[in-house]
Amino acid sequence: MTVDRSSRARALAIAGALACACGDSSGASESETSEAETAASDASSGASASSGEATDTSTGAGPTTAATDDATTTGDATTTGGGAAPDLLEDDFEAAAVGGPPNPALWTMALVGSSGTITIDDSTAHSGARSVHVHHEGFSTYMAAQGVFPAPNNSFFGRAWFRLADGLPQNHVSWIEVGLAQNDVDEARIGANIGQLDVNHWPGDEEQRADAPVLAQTWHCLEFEFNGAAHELRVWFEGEELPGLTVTDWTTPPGGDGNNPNNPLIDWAPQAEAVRFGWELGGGDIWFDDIALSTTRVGC
Ligand SMILES: [Ca+2]
Ligand SMILES: [Ca+2]
Repeated sequence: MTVDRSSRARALAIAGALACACGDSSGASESETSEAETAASDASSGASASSGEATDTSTGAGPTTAATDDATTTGDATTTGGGAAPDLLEDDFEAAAVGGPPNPALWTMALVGSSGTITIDDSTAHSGARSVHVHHEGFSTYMAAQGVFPAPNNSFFGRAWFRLADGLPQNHVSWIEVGLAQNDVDEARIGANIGQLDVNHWPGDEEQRADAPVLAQTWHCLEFEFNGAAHELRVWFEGEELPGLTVTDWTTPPGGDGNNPNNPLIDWAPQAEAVRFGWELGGGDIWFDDIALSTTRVGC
């Protein structure tokens, strides 16, 4: 319960300085096309992972103190979960300037091989008047939460309201990922594939999908639990759990990150250094609002 935010901030600053994969433009190709679309767990694609995407063009606006809200709290809680106030990060995107980036005390830009943009937008919002708009082109257009890691017990809950311009895509895309500070090394992803919501693991490219009535230009509530201690991932849509997206048994190719050769089926979860929100693979537009990260479930 007592969270040493200053040490978290320092840890993240160090991790970011050493490993942040924020913004090289050469990482666009790699294996991502091979993992797009089909659900097939493609062992052949798992070995390459990402290569040339390591340089860092992050703003350097590293974590400051607590990753608490930049303005008023979301207050949108029609609580369907635990309803507790978020204790790791909360942002309703109301305080940052329209047209500019989200609050750098809470978010660091983490674009890799991207010509996309992440900007505060007042054309649509779940709460208040503003949200954050991710326009994605290229490989990966993400913003990484600041001051959150290491999370207690390598576990945390996330909640985000999201709105898609065009509904669920047929190709494989990711909108949220939890993993190492460097993109595409070891991470669990939440996104969509073949017109369904999906969760996806990299390396290994394992995937699970579930139907959910996601509509275009409509705000929806997505929650997840990353329980790194139990090696479990859970996802809720509009406050209802999607059992098809519960993961307990991912593994990785032999020798891969997160793989325990003695008991690989229960050792998939990375030691979370980052959680990123945005868009990776394919292309499109998504808005987020009222993002919360917490040690307990927050609810919608
Ligand atoms: Ca808002
Ligand atoms: Ca990624």
